[in-house]
Amino acid sequence: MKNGTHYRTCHLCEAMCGVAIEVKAGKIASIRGDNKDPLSRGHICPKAVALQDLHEDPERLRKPVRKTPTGWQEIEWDEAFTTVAEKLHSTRSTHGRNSIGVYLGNPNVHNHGSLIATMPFLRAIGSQNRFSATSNDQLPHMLASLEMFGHQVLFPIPDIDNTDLFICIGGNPMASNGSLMTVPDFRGRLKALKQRGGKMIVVDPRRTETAQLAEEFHFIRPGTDAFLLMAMVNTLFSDGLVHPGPAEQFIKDLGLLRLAALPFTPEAVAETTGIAAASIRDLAHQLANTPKAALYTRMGTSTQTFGSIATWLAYCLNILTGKLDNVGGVMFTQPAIDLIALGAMSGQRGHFGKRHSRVKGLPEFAGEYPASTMADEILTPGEGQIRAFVTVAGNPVLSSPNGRRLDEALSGLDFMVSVDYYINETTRHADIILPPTAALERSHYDIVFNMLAVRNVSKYSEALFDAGTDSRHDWQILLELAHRLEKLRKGNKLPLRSELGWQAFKRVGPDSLVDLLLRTGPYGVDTSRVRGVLEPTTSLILNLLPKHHPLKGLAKLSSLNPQWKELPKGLSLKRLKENPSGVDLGALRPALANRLFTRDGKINLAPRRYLKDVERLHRQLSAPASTGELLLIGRRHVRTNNSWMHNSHRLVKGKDRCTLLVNPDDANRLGLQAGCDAEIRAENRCILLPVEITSDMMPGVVSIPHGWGHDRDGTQQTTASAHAGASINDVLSDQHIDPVAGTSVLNGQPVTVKVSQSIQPSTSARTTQGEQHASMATVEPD
Ligand SMILES: Nc1nc2c(c(=O)[nH]1)N[C@H]1C(S)=C(S)[C@@H](COP(=O)(O)OP(=O)(O)OC[C@H]3O[C@@H](n4cnc5c(=O)[nH]c(N)nc54)[C@H](O)[C@@H]3O)O[C@H]1N2
Ligand SMILES: Nc1nc2c(c(=O)[nH]1)N[C@H]1C(S)=C(S)[C@@H](COP(=O)(O)OP(=O)(O)OC[C@H]3O[C@@H](n4cnc5c(=O)[nH]c(N)nc54)[C@H](O)[C@@H]3O)O[C@H]1N2
Ligand code: SF4
Ligand SMILES: [Mo]
Repeated sequence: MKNGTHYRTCHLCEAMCGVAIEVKAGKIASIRGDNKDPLSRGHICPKAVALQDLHEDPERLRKPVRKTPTGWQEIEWDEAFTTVAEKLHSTRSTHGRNSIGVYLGNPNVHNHGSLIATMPFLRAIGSQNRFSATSNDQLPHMLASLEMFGHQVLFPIPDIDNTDLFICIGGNPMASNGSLMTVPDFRGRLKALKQRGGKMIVVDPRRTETAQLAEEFHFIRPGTDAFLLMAMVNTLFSDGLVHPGPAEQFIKDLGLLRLAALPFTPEAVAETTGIAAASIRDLAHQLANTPKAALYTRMGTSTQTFGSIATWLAYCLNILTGKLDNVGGVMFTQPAIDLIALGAMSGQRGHFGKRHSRVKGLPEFAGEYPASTMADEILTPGEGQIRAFVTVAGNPVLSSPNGRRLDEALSGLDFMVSVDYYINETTRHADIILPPTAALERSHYDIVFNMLAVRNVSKYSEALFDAGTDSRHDWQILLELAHRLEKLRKGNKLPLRSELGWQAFKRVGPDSLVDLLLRTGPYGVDTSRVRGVLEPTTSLILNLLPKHHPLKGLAKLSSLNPQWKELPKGLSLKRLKENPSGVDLGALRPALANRLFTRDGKINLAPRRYLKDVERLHRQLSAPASTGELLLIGRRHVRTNNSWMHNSHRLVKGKDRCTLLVNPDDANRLGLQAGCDAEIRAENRCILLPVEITSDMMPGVVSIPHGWGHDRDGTQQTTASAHAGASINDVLSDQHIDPVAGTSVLNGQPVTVKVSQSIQPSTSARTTQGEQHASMATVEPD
């Protein structure tokens, strides 16, 4: 590695911050924000420096390991690939293709190589038993996008840099740095919003870091957002505030939406939500009467019992008030690699409910079943039972509800392989672990998060360190396994054409594909000089050919499309390499007419599957309020990243962050004292955590962050184990799902909390290795 400053994108969360990494004597000397990055403009969060910790972590696996009776043993790549391919192949031959389960975790989305290799890999596995973090996350957004706009990844993104009113419901961008809204430096952008006279409103059961910066804040009872949003829709209709503006000509079934919202007056939902009727009415009026406003919902509203309805209604509210496709409202992005248009062209707009899971009959979404039914599919005997399992960049034991049950399920498998570089709560169950290169050893292009960014940008980062020949990137691992599986299935010999195809794919790699997609995309080849000839031809293609003709799709996609005439051109990998801080492609622009993918070209405001679930919402409205029950919600901290960054000492040091937050009234009633352990229980699932008392919690609601619980035997993350915490997903039930989409209910499940009877000091009480674990009193201050 050459000394000097290397510019790249931090891949850890969705914010895509530009970092400047200074290397001296072959080692990282510093990591700073890159002021020249057009999106992040110098911002980074405390996690950026942990890129170094991750890179240098001696516990990060560099070579494949195999589990033996005496512990993990390093093996050569070829042996590892051979064993894995043979085991998976024999499982499939003996028990059928669905006997292999696959779980894809979150970091895949931050990895262009994995994204490109996943499809052939899944095809080679051939199983319908596929799962991912989606159903513990943004599934309701994807379903709403599919149902209303005709494409599962066409998300309306808040135009935060131009809006005057930002309504944030169930998201905490000050901690998470935004999600389904790539927004580095949320704080700076919010400051600018306020300087132009704008305001932010937050609705959340906790007065979060984001709420503390809001001009207006409302506590909401967990799981009741659908009632609030219904009442806002109701108010818009009853007070004559429905003015869809740019979307007017596209919408349909407005009347059905009005009827659905009819019973949900602000007065009817006030008690359920905990928000006064006048405030609800005022919220609807503010949204309607502020020309540049955006209503945004995230994790808190999607992973709850009415997550699907709530997300649908949030989309509707932006449309009814004319915010969709409006500057300062919510808009569709125009990314340089337009996966949305590409997907549509190849017939991949998304699908839902094409088949149902074996044990519980839950619907697939985009070919995946809900993660909460993974354990059912492994533990329940019968044809199609999962016997071998593959995880790629996932830690479902900590990230899926009822983690202990999944733990048990994974421990009983015939065979498991993990593509991962840590031996953690999930991968410790694997027979073989295949570790990919670390992030700084590979190139980076954000295919997904550019689709979600508040500004159109494009940036490519070269690998900073050479991983050497005895290493494999994720995409190489996935393609190698796919190739070998395919070969085994065909009796160890592929037809020459197919063999050559695999060889070429493995040689070309993802960067060439990125280059091709950039050049053929909307910002690609500059055709201005030959426009005179090309434009009429393109128009002809666009006007004459039938709607779904591939040539039409290709023309639409390319820089020739007249719709993209105004966009900057000349993007290619070469150009990006010349601009290592990234290229600015401009602010979000209205694009609705060209972005709708529904068959009839309309936005469906009242999809039937939501209307059906409104009956459940209605029943819930008249159900007697349960009293005395505590509802559990999650939270994120800026120094965490789901479950996998806790082996960085710099991120976990200081105050214990895995605590139970309790409102003072509840603490008093339950006799809980700050710093003492509480027992948090639901049925037979129970964890212990130290109590933190704060009036930032809504009375009747308690909060625990997810991604902790590193005290399980057999992991190899010493720092993480020394700051083990406990897993919220060891308390949450995997039986609670949003019945529309199948999303796990991670927020709003009832729990009981009491003083722990344990007399041991707080952290060691829940661990098996008490001596090694730092107690609250001894850790250094933040
Ligand atoms: N620092 C950090 N950043 C991250 C991550 C991380 O682990 N750490 N993870 C990344 C990932 S994978 C994602 S998906 C994003 C998520 O990004 P966000 O959605 O912003 O994530 P959270 O901080 O969990 O915010 C959810 C909010 O919903 C609130 N909430 C809970 N229940 C309800 C409810 O019923 N109604 C309402 N209205 N609110 C509710 C919670 O109190 C919380 O404030 O963050 C990403 N960024
Ligand atoms: N209760 C509760 N549960 C939640 C949430 C919540 O808010 N509350 N949030 C949910 C959300 S939004 C998400 S996205 C999920 C995340 O859930 P998962 O995706 O299952 O888990 P992560 O914690 O992101 O773990 C990522 C794994 O990938 C590995 N890894 C990291 N980088 C790479 C890489 O480049 N290549 C490979 N091959 N492996 C890599 C890490 O070592 C780790 O094992 O958790 C969900 N679970
Ligand atoms: S917010 Fe932090 S973790 Fe996320 S991309 Fe920026 S520096 Fe990386
Ligand atoms: Mo996520």
